[in-house]
Amino acid sequence: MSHTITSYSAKELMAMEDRYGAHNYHPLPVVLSKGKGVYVWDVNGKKYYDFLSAYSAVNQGHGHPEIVKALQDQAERLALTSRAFFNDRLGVYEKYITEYFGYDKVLPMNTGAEGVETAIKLVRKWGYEKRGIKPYHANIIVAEGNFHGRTTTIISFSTDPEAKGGFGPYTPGFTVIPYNNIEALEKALNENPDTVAFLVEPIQGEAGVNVPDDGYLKKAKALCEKHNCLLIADEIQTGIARTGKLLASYYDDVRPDVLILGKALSGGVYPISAVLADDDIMLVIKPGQHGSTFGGNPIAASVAIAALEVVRKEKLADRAFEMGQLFRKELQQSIGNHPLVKQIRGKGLLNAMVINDGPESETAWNICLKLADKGLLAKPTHGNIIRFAPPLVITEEQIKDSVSIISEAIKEYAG
Ligand code: IF1
Repeated sequence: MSHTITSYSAKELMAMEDRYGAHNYHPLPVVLSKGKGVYVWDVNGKKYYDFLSAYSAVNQGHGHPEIVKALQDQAERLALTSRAFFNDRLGVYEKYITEYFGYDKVLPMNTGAEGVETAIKLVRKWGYEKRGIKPYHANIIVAEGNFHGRTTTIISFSTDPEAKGGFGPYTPGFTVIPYNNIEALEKALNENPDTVAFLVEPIQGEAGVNVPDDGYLKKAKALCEKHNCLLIADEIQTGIARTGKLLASYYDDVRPDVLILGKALSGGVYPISAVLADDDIMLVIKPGQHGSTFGGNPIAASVAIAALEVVRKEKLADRAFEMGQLFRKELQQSIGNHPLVKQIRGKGLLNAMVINDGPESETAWNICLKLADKGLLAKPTHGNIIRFAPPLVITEEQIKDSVSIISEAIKEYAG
């Protein structure tokens, strides 16, 4: 059976993107056309381990039959109604997801950035209505190295010149503090009494799988409580079993006041995001004040239930925890002491290898090309860091096989 559904060559397809598409990405030169479980295939039929999982959207594995079935069935029955009318899937989904994560209410959106925007609007309005903050004074604290999306407001508090530069004027109302620094949070909270929330990733993804000290989030939550300020956890990348628990926040026994989910909420087959909070927060948003044409549509509702059901039934959090331990241990044993490897870090199956070279060097990129050659796809971030985040359905044998590929690539690259 042929793996191709196109008569174009890889070279032609890349040239078409270059000629007709905006140049807002710099992809690895691999053209994919099929995926199943932990594997993807390119247009020539070459098979790869997918160690990016579409930035953790494909936690359940490519083409999970139950998720695909939910998508197909619902697409045939009823795809979209808008929120001008009720539909017979949304309420069922809202009940399911709020019980699943233990919140009173959910607000459904589509992309991660929309989820973050929703959380920002929500906590600002909460600040004005519940805390009596003076109009336009609400402040939100965020962390250096954050990645929360690409909208104008979100990039306004980015510290990455690439993400932010040239897109101003910027949205005010944000204070940036160093990540993993409790004293800085306390100082910022003391300095600005109009602070309504601290928005944070439990592990920073874009910053290169930056794992904070144990207890960081717990202390942050306690400080927020003391200052009557809300903790917003962006678990768009860390959530839904990726780090070895259902939420990365659970490592610190933290229940965020506002929880943002995306990516794996659909298993990768559809853009679905969600903001969860309790009534005293969520109900400050009234009809007409927020929404989206596609948010909470019947396909999304059906797909999200199926995707979360898979996580629970297949115990993907436990699996990510165990496979992550094995991955780091095996990788450490085989190349942990290699001069090219500075550090191997991560939680569950959100891992990174820091390459012993400057952030401006091409080393990580070239190692990724070598990995692709050997049948494993991974992408460098921040120049010299390679992220390793396979679908959580990966088996022990596949982990060991992947570790051999990575080790060989490093050794061969070093020559
Ligand atoms: C791209 C990074 C990952 C996210 C967190 C919100 C969003 C993201 C914690 C926005 C999105 C993506 C988007 C992707 C690259 C990517 C990424 F390298 F930039 F940081 F995953 F690590 N919060 N992350 O990680 O969600 O609106 O994209 O659905 O191509 O920009 P979105």
